[in-house]
Amino acid sequence: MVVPRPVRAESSDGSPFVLSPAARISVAGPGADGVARLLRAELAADCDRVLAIVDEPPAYGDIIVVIAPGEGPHADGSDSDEGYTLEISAESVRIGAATGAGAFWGVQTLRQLIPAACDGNPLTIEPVRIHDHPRFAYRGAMLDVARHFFTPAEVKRFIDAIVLLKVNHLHLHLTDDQGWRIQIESWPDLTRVGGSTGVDGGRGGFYTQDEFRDLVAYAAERHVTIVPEIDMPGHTNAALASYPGLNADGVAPAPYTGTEVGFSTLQTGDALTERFVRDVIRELADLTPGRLLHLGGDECLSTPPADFVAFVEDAARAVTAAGKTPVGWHEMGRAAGLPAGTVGQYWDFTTPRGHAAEHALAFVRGGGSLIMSPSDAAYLDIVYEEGDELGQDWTGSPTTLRRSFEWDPARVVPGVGDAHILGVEAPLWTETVTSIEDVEVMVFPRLAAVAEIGWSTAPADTEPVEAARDFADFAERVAELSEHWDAAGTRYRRVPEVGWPEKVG
Ligand code: TNX
Repeated sequence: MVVPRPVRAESSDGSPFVLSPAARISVAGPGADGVARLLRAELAADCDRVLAIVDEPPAYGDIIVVIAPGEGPHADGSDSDEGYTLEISAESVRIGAATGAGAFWGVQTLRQLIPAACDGNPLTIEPVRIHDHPRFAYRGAMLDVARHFFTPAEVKRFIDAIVLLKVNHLHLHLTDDQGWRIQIESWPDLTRVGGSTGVDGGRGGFYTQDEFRDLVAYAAERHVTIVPEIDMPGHTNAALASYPGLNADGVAPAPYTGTEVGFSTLQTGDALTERFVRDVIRELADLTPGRLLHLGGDECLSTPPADFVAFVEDAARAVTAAGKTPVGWHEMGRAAGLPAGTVGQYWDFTTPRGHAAEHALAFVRGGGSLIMSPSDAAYLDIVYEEGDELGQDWTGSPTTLRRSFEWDPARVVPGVGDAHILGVEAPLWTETVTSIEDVEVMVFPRLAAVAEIGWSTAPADTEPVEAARDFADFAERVAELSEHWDAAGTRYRRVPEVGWPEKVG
């Protein structure tokens, strides 16, 4: 029926809801109007129906959006922030929530329940009562705009596609060896030089601060928080190429358009570098209403270990001083002196190798939590099938849709359960991905799996985890979802594990 699977859905007897020509959207409560406007836009785009929004009590046949305490899924009023109720009957469609975010996710469920081919009358929806709320507060997707640049319009299109899955964070990997994509007013050459190219000499590009603010606002209207990442001290060739003074020998390297990792590093203990780090973090924090600011810290293979620790501790303190909570890839857990509450992003395998588990646990011990992105299940740049042209295969086996679904974040790092997990994220690295069409083909349908893992109730505690997840049921719901992707023009890979319906149109 719906992806992610709702916590509780009871189909009810009785006649379906029929959207009549007179139907309106009746709103009540703070934020209901904003949600209703997005619903109206979605109905117009999906179904070619434009409904009036009225701040009046509902009439028979209306769609109702009510935001008020106690309107969420919990009868006792302990409404989780993003929960909602959705009741569909002959009389009305009624979305209730305690927050605008909850109501917006209710709208996304409604969109999936409306027949995809809905631009002919009459539009009918089967009666159902849904109580739904997320398992984790953080359900993320990541887009690497550094290896290949994607324009603000393309990122907005991406946001439109991820909200259907109730993904509520978009992590933007804004800088890497191959490109610097965010304007920093106090260091203009970062974008002038560092933003000028990409992998294989691909189109360069960057977001001006105004463009970035506009993206953040567009996301926020859709209850998506942007998490910006400046990757350091490694993955910094684009910055080093822009400012000779950041290099130990005072010589700027050439811009880099290859795909190796681990060769670049900022210096620790250098006065100019320290100023650079503070300026960048301050300007980025000023552009970011969200709580989280990502510092990277991965694959610093050419940073001496002691320098790495001192660097990330200092940079993380700068993030705290700028009023944000630092996030780092799990390698940052090597540093014992991170600010309390620093969030770690785990990217090792579903069965941890080397010191990955230990580094991840360090964040929990420091009072922080973890975002789980195991690369052998949640990395969307890994090939679907052996021999695929698009994607990488360094994890050793392809990431099929089934692989991206049959894992659980609470069963990766021993000792780390739901209470320590902020949520899940599926990153798309773009070394091989050059167009927004290819982005979508890598992301969908696998993001649906990670989104369901992040939203839906934890599976039974049975072993192995593969047996605890019902892939066949998931695949059926993905097949239905594909009709909505087709209608919206969202590309996706028609993987062999799903019984895809015929494409319409
Ligand atoms: C590892 S995982 C990286 C990225 C690459 C990616 C390719 C991580 C934090 N860093 O630099 O793009 O693998 O899959």
